[in-house]
Amino acid sequence: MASIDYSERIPNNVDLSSDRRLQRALEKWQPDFLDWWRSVGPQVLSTNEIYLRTAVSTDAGGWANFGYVRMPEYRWGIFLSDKEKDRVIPAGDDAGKPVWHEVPGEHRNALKRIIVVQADTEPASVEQQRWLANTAPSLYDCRNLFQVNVEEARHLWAMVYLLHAHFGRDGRDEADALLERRSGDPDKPRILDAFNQPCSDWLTFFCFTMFTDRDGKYQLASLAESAFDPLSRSCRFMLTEEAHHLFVGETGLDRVIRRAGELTKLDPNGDARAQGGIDLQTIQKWVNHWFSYCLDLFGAEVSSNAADYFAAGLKGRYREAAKYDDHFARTTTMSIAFPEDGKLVDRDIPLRVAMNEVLRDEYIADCQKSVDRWNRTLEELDLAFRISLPNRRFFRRQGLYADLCFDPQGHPIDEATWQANVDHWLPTADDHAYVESLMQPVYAPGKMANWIAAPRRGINGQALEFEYVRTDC
Ligand code: BYC
Ligand code: FE
Ligand code: FE
Repeated sequence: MASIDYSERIPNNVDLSSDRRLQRALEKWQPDFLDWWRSVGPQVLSTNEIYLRTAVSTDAGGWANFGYVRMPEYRWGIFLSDKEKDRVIPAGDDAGKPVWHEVPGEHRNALKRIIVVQADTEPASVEQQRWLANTAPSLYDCRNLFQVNVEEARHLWAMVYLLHAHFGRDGRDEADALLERRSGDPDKPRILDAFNQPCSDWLTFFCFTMFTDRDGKYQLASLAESAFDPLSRSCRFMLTEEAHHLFVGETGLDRVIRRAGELTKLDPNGDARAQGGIDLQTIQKWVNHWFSYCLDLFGAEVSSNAADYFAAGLKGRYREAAKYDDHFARTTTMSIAFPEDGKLVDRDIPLRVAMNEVLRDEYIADCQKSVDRWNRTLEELDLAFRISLPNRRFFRRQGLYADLCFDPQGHPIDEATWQANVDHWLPTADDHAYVESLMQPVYAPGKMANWIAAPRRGINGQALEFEYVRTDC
């Protein structure tokens, strides 16, 4: 089952040809997908040859095949990880019982909602990033952008397959609607906030792949623990691709930070901007903005939805099956700081309603590891500046802390203090204009824009000077 049939119109490892109705429905969706890709997918170098990896099988050796591909000819397909033998429901009231291969009627709406929300983020990110190749700091980075884009589009296919195969007419309607919503469009926006934010400079792109794709990692990992086995298998394969997106984000920021540090040291006044770079304070503001937007993606701290999803086995905790003994989580509690009259009061709440917060905790710890690595770079350069993550209460729009004022350390503050400091904490219009002024394309093989350090090594063992994007054809 692991190998993928590329002779079919839609490459797949789900034996699509044995279900003609399903195959026809997906073949009908395919040209609409391609129209969507052409109109709001990558708009620059969009038909050039790019050195991309394509999955040819889902086992360890086969999913990373590299070669030149023109993006509209990329073979987007439907790949599920192999079935795990005798897999049981990892979490919730039915933990330990056999997993489902079909959708139980009582969980149909909730499952459809989760799959649609997951699906919606994938095309949204492609739309957000569609102009970035115009200002790529190197061909290496440009190629990574396109790799991320084609794979996010494949993730859309993964979710659309589930909608078509398991949710009948409603599922087909939802699949059509996924191509109709648009990131940032006030009339038909994407579902989650972060996916309607502009992503028009490369510092943002690296923050997005660092923080937003990392939400993807945790949400996919939580869905990989689902009782609905086809969802679990889809997400497991998506996670193998996701690792590269996170690599692009973490190392991209590391390279911008390294260069900021080098230019700070080079300048007689320690001013990286005077040397044509991005300064560390500005990078910190971008981190503040994107980290807090991405914390919102986990939903409210106290959430009956989250409790219902867990109880039903639709979502599990991060590595639920491997890491926990008590998969019921009926009696445990979690302490959460509630804002009350300008103060914070700790309260214990049942763990099940705190499941969004449990996942957010895992996410924050993972982000902190990357920050520690960036700070080692600053230490190596002998600089005192350190990047930090703002507190989880800072600048939130969802949940308990939404629209209240907290400083980056998480202390409650009044509106006047917020107003007096916000320009030091979050990007200003001037910061945006400055960063955008640096965004000039560098298309010569092996060369880098001045504001970013070279990566340590190329892709798939290739040299840095390799022509990752053929700009002349
Ligand atoms: N923006 O109980 P609550 C990825 C809504 S990223 C706007 O707090 P719940 C990727 C919520 O929908 C991973 N609305 O939340 C990354 C609900 O609305 P309804 C994406 C928000 O349901 C980069 C209401 O507020 N995958 O893959 O416990 C590139 C109250 O809900 C937001 C998933 O998210 C927000 N930030 O949790 C490409 C997995 N937050 O239903 C791809 C599927 C909450 O009352 N999604 N709301 O109208 C879920 O599991 C859950 O829906 C959420 C929210 C975790 C998102
Ligand atoms: Fe994705
Ligand atoms: Fe991703």
